[in-house]
Amino acid sequence: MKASAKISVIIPAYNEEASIQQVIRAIPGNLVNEVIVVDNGSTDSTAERAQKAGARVIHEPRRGYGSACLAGIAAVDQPDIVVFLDGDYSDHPEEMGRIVDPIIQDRADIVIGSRTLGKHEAGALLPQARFGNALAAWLLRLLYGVHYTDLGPFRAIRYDKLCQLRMQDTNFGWTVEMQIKAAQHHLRSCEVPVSYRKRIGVSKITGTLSGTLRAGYKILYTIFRYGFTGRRS
Ligand SMILES: Nc1nc2c(ncn2[C@@H]2O[C@H](COP(=O)(O)OP(=O)(O)OP(=O)(O)O)[C@@H](O)[C@H]2O)c(=O)[nH]1
Ligand SMILES: [Mg+2]
Repeated sequence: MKASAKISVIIPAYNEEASIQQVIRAIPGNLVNEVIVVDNGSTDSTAERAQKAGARVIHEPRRGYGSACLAGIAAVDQPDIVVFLDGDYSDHPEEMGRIVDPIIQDRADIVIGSRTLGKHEAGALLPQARFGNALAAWLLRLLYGVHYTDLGPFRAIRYDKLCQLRMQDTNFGWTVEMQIKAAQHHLRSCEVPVSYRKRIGVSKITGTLSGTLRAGYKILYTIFRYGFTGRRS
């Protein structure tokens, strides 16, 4: 792929007014063509602040991480590569070069930023998140023969391949669905280490019991769903 690849960044955001501007400002401007913040029904000033920081803001009232990502995909302007990034400033957007390089160099179609392989601040990856990731990684190897160490949100994928995957999940199964379908569609995948720090603002998933249980259930359900049907949809 050409070095001048067109890159669109999609940031799903739900009530991230405390962090969204820092996330946008830390994105290497020379690398990307557009930054889209998907405001997922926020009741705070996430949308205004994102716009002020230079992002294009689109609105998706149907809640859920996957819904927000799907709305972002529908809004991109014919990029070569799509990068996903969380809005809570846990990821380090300045590391985006690492995430897109293997695609630009035509060594991979999808690149997952692995927080397990990278440096993570103490307390950033909670024990339940680590356990869930390890279990998911083990199941992915067992059922699909693919080697991953994380289901990290900071990731890049070729836009043409992303369209082929016909992503569907509207919430917490989104990241693992993409990794499973990438395997089923024989995409070239790799992981790169990324840093991870404690989020700014209020924890909504892994920091709460109900969020952890719902996310854990949905991730396992998604792994087994595609494993048993073997569908390439
Ligand atoms: N929880 C949640 N997050 C959403 C939703 N829509 C978009 N997001 C965004 O998705 C990203 C990931 O959500 P987080 O709440 O950070 O989830 P997490 O990283 O697993 O767990 P914590 O950081 O501990 O809350 C953030 O940028 C959220 O703002 C939604 O409906 N629910
Ligand atoms: Mg987070």
